[in-house]
Amino acid sequence: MRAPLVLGAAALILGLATAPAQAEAQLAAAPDIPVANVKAHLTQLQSIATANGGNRAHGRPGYLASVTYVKNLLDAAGYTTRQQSFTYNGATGYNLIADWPGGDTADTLMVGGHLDSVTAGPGINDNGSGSAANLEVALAVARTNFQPDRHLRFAWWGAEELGLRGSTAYVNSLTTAQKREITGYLNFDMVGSPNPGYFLYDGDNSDGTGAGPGPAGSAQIEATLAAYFSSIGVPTRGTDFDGRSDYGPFIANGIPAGGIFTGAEGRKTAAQVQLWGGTTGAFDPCYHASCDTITNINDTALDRNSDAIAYTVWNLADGGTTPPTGTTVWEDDFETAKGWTAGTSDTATSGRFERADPAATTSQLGNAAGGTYDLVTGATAGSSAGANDVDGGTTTILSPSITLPTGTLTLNFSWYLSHLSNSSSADYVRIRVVSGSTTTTVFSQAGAASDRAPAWATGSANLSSFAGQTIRLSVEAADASTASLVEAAVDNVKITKA
Ligand code: PHI
Ligand code: ZN
Ligand code: CA
Repeated sequence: MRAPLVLGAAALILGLATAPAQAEAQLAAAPDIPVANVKAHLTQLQSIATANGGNRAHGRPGYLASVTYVKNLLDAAGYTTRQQSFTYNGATGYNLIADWPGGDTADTLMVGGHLDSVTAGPGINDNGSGSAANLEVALAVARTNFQPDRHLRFAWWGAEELGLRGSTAYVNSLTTAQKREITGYLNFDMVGSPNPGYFLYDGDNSDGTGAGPGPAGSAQIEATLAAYFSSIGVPTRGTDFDGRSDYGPFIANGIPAGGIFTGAEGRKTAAQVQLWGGTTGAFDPCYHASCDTITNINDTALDRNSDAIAYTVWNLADGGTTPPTGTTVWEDDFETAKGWTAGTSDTATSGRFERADPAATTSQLGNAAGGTYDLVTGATAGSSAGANDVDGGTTTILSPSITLPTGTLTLNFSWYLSHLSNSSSADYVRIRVVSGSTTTTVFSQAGAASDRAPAWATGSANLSSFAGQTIRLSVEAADASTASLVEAAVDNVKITKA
């Protein structure tokens, strides 16, 4: 209850420095994709074509050998793969579908490209390039053990060159519910053209030419790809979202899509040479020709585009909720109102927790642990030192919802508890984690029958067992059992990922 507080000399720990605020929404750090690895896949696809009559076309042995090459690498990396057969033109065609275990399958991001060539040549740019870049991104997912929020599914399509046959067979094989689970599709078809342009599928129809905009969400995919190119200072232009590759059956079913294209038979203009270098003339003079070989690749374009694919997969699949290690997941120094709310079943009749600039009393520190504001039990001084302390039961204040990423998570905070010798072990300050209907105490300091001066201390708790959950922090104090003078405060709450 309210009683004058007389304290012995107590060293006060004041003025802990506040760490500079970090951006809260952090993007997952995508790995750099080694272009040498992508090139090595292209060399293998070239060898497969050379050993099989010079192509990797639908119904020819070079196609199935290409599927086997990709499938073996994915199986060894931990993917769940499936070879889906379909029939076209009297020949069996194959799609290779590879699921990365984990993530929300109701929110699946697909990444694909066609693995078949025309019969005229080995199809190294069209579309060994997209096939190899996607393969190396899939292998990077496995190498880094990327565990995104969304489920990831990669696909290598058959018989694109005969009219999007494989991708159409796949989409047609899905039930309505299965289609609904695919919430985005990224397509990469020709990403290493020898005289490259950097075209992004114009999913938002900002160019206003040809086909209209794609399904809602296509604009976000385009914007994510664009963000990568702007980060490396490479200008991009739109290419009409006309369905001239395997994203066609996806957008026809309302699935948002996007992708990169470095150009086929079209010709680079003088203005585009200014933009990207190269020469006026075809983006790919070997398009659908026997000369679409391992030498028909611009390595810089292949490198940039492989990294752009990784960036886009990482950022779209993880919603920005998995920060790189060693960073702040969430923090509050209480200098601004972040939406903490009072508990709804509190029994305290005074001294309830609030975010405030605290008044100094002998039982309450007038300084926050950093800045001006903290969470404190009854901020005003009142008529006596013990006024506005916690009385009559418990007081609780709850943080806004915090979505925790996977990983090793640590909660750090500043705190104090003060009381007189009329306190007991029934009194406390606590921090608890509320996850669904479960509340777990991660920090507790009980009172005792002795004087305890208010002095900022730092505390920490391991929150790793809540990784991946959406939680609220509950800061609580109690004056329970017999009435005592109890005050508490908390400041500088921070959750970091190791
Ligand atoms: N799908 C075509 C080439 C192409 C790729 C055209 C991408 C447009 C776009 I956007 C082919 O395989 O020949
Ligand atoms: Zn083609
Ligand atoms: Ca503060």
